[in-house]
Amino acid sequence: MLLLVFLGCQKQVTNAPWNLTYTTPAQIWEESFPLGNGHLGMMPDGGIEKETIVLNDITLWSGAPSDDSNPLALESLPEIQRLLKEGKNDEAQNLMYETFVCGGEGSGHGQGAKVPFGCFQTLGNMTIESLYPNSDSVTNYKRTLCLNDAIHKVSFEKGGQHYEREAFISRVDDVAVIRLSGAASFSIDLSRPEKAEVFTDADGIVMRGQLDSRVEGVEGMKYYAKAQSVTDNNETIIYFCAATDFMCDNPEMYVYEHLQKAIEKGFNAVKKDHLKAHHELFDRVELQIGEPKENQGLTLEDHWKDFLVNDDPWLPVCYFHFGRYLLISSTREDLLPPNLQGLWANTIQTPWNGDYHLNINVEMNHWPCEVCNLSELHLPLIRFAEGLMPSGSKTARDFYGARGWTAHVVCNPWGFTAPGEHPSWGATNTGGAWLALHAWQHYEFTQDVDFLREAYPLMKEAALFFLDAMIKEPEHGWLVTAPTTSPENAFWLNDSTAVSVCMGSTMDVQIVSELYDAVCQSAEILGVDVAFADSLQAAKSHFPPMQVSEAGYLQEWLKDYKEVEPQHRHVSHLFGLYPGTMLTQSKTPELMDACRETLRRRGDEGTGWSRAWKICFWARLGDGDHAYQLLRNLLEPAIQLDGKHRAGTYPNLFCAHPPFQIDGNFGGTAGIAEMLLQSHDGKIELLPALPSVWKNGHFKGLCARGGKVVECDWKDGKVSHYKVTSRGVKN
Ligand code: FUC
Repeated sequence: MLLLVFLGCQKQVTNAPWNLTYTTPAQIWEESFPLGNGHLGMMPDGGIEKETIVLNDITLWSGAPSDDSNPLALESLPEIQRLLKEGKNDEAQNLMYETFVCGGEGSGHGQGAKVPFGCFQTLGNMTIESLYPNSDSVTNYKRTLCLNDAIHKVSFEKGGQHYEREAFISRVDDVAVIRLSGAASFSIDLSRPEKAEVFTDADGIVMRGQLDSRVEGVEGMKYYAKAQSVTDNNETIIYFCAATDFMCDNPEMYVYEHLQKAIEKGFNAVKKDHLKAHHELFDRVELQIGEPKENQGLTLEDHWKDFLVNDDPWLPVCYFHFGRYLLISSTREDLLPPNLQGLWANTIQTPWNGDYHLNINVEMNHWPCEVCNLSELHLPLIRFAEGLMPSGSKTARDFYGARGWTAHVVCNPWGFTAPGEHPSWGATNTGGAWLALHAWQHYEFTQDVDFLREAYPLMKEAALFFLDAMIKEPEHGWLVTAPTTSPENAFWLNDSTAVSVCMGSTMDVQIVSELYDAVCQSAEILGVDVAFADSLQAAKSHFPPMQVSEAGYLQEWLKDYKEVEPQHRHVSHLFGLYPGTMLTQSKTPELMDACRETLRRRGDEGTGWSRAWKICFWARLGDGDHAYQLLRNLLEPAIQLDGKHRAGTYPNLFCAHPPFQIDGNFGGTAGIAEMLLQSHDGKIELLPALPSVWKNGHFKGLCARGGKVVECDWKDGKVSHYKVTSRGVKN
């Protein structure tokens, strides 16, 4: 790692307050601002007479562990591989449809609430009804989410009275707190569309229930939630907590203890500790582009228009900070990684089960972790992956007769790792390998050798699976995965036959190549497994090369098949460009044009997360203006004049697939960071893809591989100050 160290003059820039403000209550869920502490979530709509607050608990899942094995799969594997070797992909696919699928119903085709796979579910709603002493109209209404404080505020005047509501969820005390002030009386209720018993007890209102396991003889998840209110002079403080028997043995006791402790501690002390804990994470990074805008009472809508019309940088910079805020709010080290919706959901059956998709989504959720100085928030995903190893080893054995562990495309807290229920998307078996690479990235940024030693088996066993499971393709003797797909795209096998199933998709080659390199480097650092590392290098020498089509783009498959969807949302064959690190200007200059042509062919549209991924790609290609164009496409308002939803960004800055899917927020934040700082190609690069409209700016606290923390100022598009320092190892 070539290190540039320059101790320039220290510039003090405080983080401007990043407030998202509207002057009306939220009319739809996608206008409500999110609060979270990695366990509990809330989304208040700011209603005046009646406020509805959607409640969440990241552990609240229906379903249960299930045996997903299917003996037909291993029995048919040799025949599937024979057909693939003979180029009979259609016949191989047809056979797979009959045999090479998970046992049971898998993820239920996205209707997991009806099957053992289950789904992440809303906890329910809290409603606060307010009775005011007069029926005067409301003036000066403001609804604000402060990202720096992670506090949601509503304020307004009514009949000469000032009213305020303040809500936050404490990371320290694991309670949600709502302070209501102003001359009014309040009634509180809890509700849930199903599986809920609601009653009042001596000091509050309780909602408890049990979800369906959908597994014969197995109990579903139990949950317990309670709201307690304390009133003194003209303020009412509502304390809320919830828990499930997934995260603790006795949810009722957990809730009781946390509520009692918070109430005894008191609002001010709970708030003080909340602010301290949130600021410790949120204040690590500063980003300012252009001149700081003192809060001129502009709403989020005003800022948005200013961005769309004048390229004013306030919105994109706020969006970057919002992504960091969402990461802090949606995960915590002792629980689960953010799912498809982080931890926010307002329905029982969530889109795609609100699960952990392993072919881009959950990985994208973690792209900001390292570069945005939140390395510890990478650990829930890495622990989650380690927790998959027992199930993944069974899947490796039952479906492939292989050692090691693997996971495919859909995954849940119950440890589902089998192929999906439909091979057209469910056959990709590099999901586990992709997760394992997150452990390597965590080491690259933190340089924490103790962590590397502990995470090494996760990577080694993932690599071992492919040593056993790959086959030699007949034409060149290349080692390839089979069967597999290039995530969710298909190709024309001939003029009339569209097929998904193949050998050695380009993404697989890239993921397994990078995994093998990571395991070999880890083995060397740890001084272990010399022979095993040699076996990986020997195997890697037989992997297919990256192939450029005659049309100039990087081939998505072993053969230059034509895509059924040339503009497919997945751009999986550019994994090696981002988040991978094998396709770079210095290592593979001859492939950079092919990467550009691939992106031109895919186009600048796509789902929310697809646009976010493309920001990252163009940033890695050093094209700041194209990356910026994709950022503009990501920040397109998602609700059209006719009320229909489209890809882009919802009024509350949530990413729109559509529907809401949080990965685009995280991918967008990582993409902005990648425009400003890169460290994947053996050096630290400052402003590698600076858009021409971002002439002046400052960042501080972004991280580079090698355990470095970087700050940088720029003026007229040129670096005017920078400093690179080492961070403490433990993170
Ligand atoms: C993958 C994507 C879809 C969606 C789903 C949750 O299947 O192809 O667009 O994001 O994950």
